[in-house]
Amino acid sequence: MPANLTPQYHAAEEAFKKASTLEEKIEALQEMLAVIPKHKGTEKLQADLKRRLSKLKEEGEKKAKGSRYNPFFVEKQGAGQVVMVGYPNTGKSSLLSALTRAKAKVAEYPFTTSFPLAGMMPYQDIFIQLVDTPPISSEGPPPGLLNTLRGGDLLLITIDTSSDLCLEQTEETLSFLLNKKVIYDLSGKRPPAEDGKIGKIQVLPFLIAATKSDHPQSRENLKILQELNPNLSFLQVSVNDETTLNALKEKIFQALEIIRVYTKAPGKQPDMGTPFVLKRGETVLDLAYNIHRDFPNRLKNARIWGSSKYDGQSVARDYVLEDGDIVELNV
Ligand SMILES: Nc1nc2c(ncn2[C@@H]2O[C@H](COP(=O)(O)OP(=O)(O)OP(=O)(O)O)[C@@H](O)[C@H]2O)c(=O)[nH]1
Ligand SMILES: [Mg+2]
Repeated sequence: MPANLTPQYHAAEEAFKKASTLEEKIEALQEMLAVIPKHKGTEKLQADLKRRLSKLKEEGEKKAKGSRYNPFFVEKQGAGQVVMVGYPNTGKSSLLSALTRAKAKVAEYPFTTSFPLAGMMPYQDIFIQLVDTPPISSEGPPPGLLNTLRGGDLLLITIDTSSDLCLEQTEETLSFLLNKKVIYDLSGKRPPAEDGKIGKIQVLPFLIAATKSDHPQSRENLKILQELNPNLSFLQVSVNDETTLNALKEKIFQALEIIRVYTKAPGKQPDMGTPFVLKRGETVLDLAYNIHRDFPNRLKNARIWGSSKYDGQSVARDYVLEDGDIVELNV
């Protein structure tokens, strides 16, 4: 007997595929079970869903039992999570304090920061999360730090250009990250695999901040750094120079590969206050899904202001959106 699955079922299934947390997966499976047509043709599928659901619930219970507060776990917030990593005294906490309202302890002596600390960095009309971390060193990372790094969307490596040790710092930081498979290669880009993983390990793209660029020694050191590492790109930054801070923000936004998309109701002005944040390459359908899980099923037509040939152009569901697009979704 054919299963004759309904659009509601397919929407719930889609939600399951997109779910990233255990809670979301359980919720989507419950929804699939609730809306699946109940007849002979779906009996096997129902049994399979029940089996998967009970397995996930078991997993959840185990996790809850074993869960203790982990200071190295930083819950993601905002449009993307950028985790800073670097040797002691390279200016990580100073950057966090300069770019967010978080109050990180800054000091002249090394190993000031013991645990990760997050803050929200405003960038145009969105917020990007910035995470300060305790330093790595030749003795290795503090336990737990690797998980903090791998949990991010982008790494911001800090190299202190006021220090004559900045060459060694660069080499050692990059080899450490490569050896631990936190980064994929020295290009700084996302790995070719779509899910960004090598085997089961998540690898991250990175940027390099050449910090303390206002220091008298910095210019000379940076010149040498760049000459000896022609394939790396060093972004000069000083917490005392607003222009460099703004340039760094812009680079972070670009490296996160995200776009901001605004929506408008038919016949109304667009909502330019809070955009939806999508991944670069995502489509009208992904936007609809972000608005509401069952929106894709009800979507009849979409019109675009921005990247389309002309304002208000009707586009297909698989139309790839661009940063700044305004979309009118008609259901
Ligand atoms: N001149 C100058 N000094 C800076 C800048 N950024 C940080 N510093 C100084 O560098 C020192 C170390 O800064 P922190 O922000 O504590 O460095 P950190 O990387 O967080 O250090 P750990 O927590 O030990 O890893 C402090 O004395 C800061 O004032 C900068 O842009 N310019
Ligand atoms: Mg610090």
